[in-house]
Amino acid sequence: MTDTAHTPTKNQDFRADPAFEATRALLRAAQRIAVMSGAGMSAESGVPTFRDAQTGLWSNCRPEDLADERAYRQRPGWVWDWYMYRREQLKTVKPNAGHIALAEFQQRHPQRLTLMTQNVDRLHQAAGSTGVLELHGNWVDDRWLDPCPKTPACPVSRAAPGSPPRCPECGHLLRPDIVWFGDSLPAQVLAEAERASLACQVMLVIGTSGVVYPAAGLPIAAQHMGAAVIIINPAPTELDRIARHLLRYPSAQVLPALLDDI
Ligand code: BV8
Repeated sequence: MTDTAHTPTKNQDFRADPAFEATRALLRAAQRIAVMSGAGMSAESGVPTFRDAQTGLWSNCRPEDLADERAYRQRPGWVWDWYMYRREQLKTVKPNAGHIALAEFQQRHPQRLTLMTQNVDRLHQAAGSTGVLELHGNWVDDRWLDPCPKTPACPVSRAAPGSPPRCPECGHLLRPDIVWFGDSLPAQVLAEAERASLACQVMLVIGTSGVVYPAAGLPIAAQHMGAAVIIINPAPTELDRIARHLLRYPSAQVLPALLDDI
């Protein structure tokens, strides 16, 4: 049940917000804490959120229409170039104070925190977080779009440069090792994320619109098991209805103080 009495006004300082101290008290008492982050976690690192208006060549595309195998098979170069454009962006960005606060908290309490992310930018790992559950893959790795009939274990390093790179033997395409819409999530990762969501006493849900499933179902499962779900997001989300508290602040601003000395 959302503690609506404490839905703060826009310009209120978060330290004066009763939901801030209430959340700190819940975190202090929690043995197991789960965190799920979305694109908003990286917004203050300069990474456009997933539903920010697309730019440049893809300005009139919805991400859901690009992050999709069918789109890739129809226009491999177009989709591959979108990923190359995003990869170039990600090479220049750094973790923000929110990523660092979570990594430092995990270093202080290695057994208490499980971090799962919908993001592919690896900024949590760059900040020092370990054991990060990447629900939607990562921007670094590639894999074959189709298994090679002749050499099933063909290494991706064999791909000849191109847009996209192809196997010189069989012509098969590489694809980013990212979970596209319509792809199942990595089973092991999702199972671990589900376990952590069902076992936690507090779940911080940071920087996600709560639109994409099955990831958005994890906080719902946690709340069903009695966990306090805390949403950290300057804007309303699809998950607000299950929140114990809403911290309507940018994550890089509020996380360092929220986790300080806990
Ligand atoms: C699946 C990788 C089983 C790609 C992503 C029809 C057919 C098949 C499936 C479906 C279907 N219809 C619906 C589905 C399910 C579908 C789905 O959920 N669709 C949605 C659009 C309704 N899900 C799937 O397809 C999943 N697979 O279900 O498999 C299956 C298989 C076949 C058939 C049926 C079922 C796979 C989903 C994974 C897709 N891949 N990412 C890539 O990156 O290129 S998802 C993508 O969305 C990103 O990972 C992103 O993280 C994620 C969620 O978005 P958000 O993170 O929330 O980002 P968003 O921009 O939306 O919001 C940012 C938030 O940050 C905002 O709220 C903003 O206010 C806030 N913010 C901004 N600044 C800050 C901030 N917060 C804090 N601080 C700030 N400073």
